[in-house]
Amino acid sequence: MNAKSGDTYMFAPDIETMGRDQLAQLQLAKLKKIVKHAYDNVPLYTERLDAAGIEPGDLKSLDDYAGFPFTVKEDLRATYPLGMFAVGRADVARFHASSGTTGKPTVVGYTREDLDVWADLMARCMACAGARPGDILHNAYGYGLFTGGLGFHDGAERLGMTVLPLSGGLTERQIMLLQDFGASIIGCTPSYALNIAEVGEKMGVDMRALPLEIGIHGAEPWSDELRAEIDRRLGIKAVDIYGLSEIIGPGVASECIEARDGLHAWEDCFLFESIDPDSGAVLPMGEAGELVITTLAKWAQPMLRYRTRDITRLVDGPCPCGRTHPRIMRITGRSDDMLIIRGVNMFPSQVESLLVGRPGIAPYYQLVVRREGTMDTLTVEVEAAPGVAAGDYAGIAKDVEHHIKGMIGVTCSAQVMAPGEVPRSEGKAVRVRDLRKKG
Ligand code: DLL
Repeated sequence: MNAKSGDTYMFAPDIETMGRDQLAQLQLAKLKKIVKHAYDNVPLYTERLDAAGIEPGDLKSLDDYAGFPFTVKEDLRATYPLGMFAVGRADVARFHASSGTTGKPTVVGYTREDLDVWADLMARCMACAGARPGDILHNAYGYGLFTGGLGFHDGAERLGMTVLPLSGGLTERQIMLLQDFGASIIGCTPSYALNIAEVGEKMGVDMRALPLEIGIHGAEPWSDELRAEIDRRLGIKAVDIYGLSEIIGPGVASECIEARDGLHAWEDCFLFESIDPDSGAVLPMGEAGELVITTLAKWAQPMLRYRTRDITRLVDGPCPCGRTHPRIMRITGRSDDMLIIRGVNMFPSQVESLLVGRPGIAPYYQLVVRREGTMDTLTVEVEAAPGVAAGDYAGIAKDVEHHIKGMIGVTCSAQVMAPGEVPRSEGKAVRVRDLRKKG
């Protein structure tokens, strides 16, 4: 494998280095087809476009598209389970569903052709992240309705890798398999990577000495500080990957191993926009806003201008790897996860940036939100690093409170817990416990 040698390796070189104008032409051609397909086959789109006075044939340039209506997660819920499908049930090769904690899941589906495109995109993402044909993928993303496990599985096979299909959990056994099979690539959420590092260390395994070289982590917000912690504890290079079920699953964008500085957003298969979450206005390249994605190559369930709720920035410009696709910068969080504490807006990932790597603290935390009267209050539960004396907890708590106030502007109280007391993650970590709804 050549992640070490530094050679750039591409799964689809013609596409990955395509000129910007050519990419835009390709996008327009695909967009015209997908808009017509959605309009002709999904009643919700027929009604929406008719109501907006838009005919698919009106679309003459990518700029015209800014006037098209948005699609939101609620549309999928309202048409549950199959109302937004554009093909007959028998043409759906597979269903997945998005992780929702309450109520009905959001169902998504793929034709055989869609699955093919998805596998290609995932192979491209993994190659971009430094994986090579012949590498072993230790796949600890959950298999099942969640798109993580099977998305990585199909992509790895497409790239020519060897897959160990594990899912999350049974962590001690995972460490044993990492030792015995010598996987060079691991796929799992960043929070589970940290859990694996901790369990391995407790078992007395020198995790840094394993053949593992690269971690491909996503499915939840994480910070550069957590990346540095994973790099250090597992002796690997941790790379960010992004996607969401409604659009295709993982495979929408990936960092390159060369720069690890923003995720190449695959413009040949998706159209990306950043909008002002309040007004819906399209923002110029580089400005932080809500990411809006249109699927250009998904036939079972096309999505037009889908509001992801993910807050990020799109950045254009050359990347050392030579890929021309713009980059999605690290996602700060979902607008739904933004907390407003005493009038200050904040995301859990900002707290993570401050906590991870601080002396005396282990990299595990949860934010607890309560309502006192009309005011929301925040308690940050952090864990003491092993070996820290209980008598030092109060001082550490004061230090954390001080830093959060100083850097984020939020007044909170910090509670230092004993080692092991903050729950560990095997998939998507629960970062916030919202106790407001319980009164
Ligand atoms: O999490 C798909 C996925 C699987 C992505 C494996 C990467 C790796 P959902 O369960 O539908 O799909 O959740 C999608 O997770 O809208 C983001 O809020 C969040 N998310 C996904 N990747 C990242 C990332 C999968 N790299 C939702 N950074 C998205 C931050 C992420 N948030």
